[in-house]
Amino acid sequence: MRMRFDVLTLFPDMFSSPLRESILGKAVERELIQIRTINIRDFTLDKHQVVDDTPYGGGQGMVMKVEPIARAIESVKSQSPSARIIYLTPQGKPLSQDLARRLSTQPHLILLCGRYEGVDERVKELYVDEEISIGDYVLTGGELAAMVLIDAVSRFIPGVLGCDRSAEEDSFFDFLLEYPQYTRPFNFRGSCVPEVLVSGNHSAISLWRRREALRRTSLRRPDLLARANLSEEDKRLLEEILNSSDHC
Ligand code: 4GX
Repeated sequence: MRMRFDVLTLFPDMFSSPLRESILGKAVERELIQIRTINIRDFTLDKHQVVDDTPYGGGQGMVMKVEPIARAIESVKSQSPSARIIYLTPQGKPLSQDLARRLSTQPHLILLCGRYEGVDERVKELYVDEEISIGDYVLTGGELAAMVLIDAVSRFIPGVLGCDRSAEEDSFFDFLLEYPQYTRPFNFRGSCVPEVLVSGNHSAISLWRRREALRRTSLRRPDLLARANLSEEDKRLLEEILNSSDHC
């Protein structure tokens, strides 16, 4: 087993289909990753299995209680004391390709999913090692964020993408967006594949792809372009793009 994810959630069923299909499903089958869900409600001690309560100081909504979460975490940690605990929250550090890569070197992550107005602050103070956000928008809970994190991290685990493909080859590795891709048919309702791609001229194809990647990035994500490692040739191509009607 290369990497283990334990997910603490009130909705374990949400994790079944997304993590069992396609590439992640195969990775689980091949035991490259293991994903376990732990229902926080199972760690309540009262008859009604209450997991939330009204906030001290007043205000709308409910807050997840500290005790069931503490017991759930302690149960997982008793088997694996060194596992890192991550809380998914819009207030966390933004998830990036770099952060996903770093997390993929950990043997065991515990992902805590909050609902309602979040968890009692003492959960973070006492247990959480790292708070991570998947983006500046608000979800109904941390579950989808945890799945996004598991997906992005798993791609870095050797073998998950297949033997001859690695996450390092992806566009974000070099801070450029990807060039456009086409497959058959050549002509779809009058819309044709760029001629260069069927020319058989490999250096012309490479040049075209690089130009398209640069054009897209400069148009859609100038922030990324500023971080890209551009060769003299790239700079010349960019100059060309900016000075032509291509820049749209
Ligand atoms: N990237 N959510 C957490 C509960 C909550 C509410 C308030 C703290 C304060 C999210 C995101 C995200 C929804 C998960 C609210 N926690 N998680 N949840 N964006 O939107 O990670």
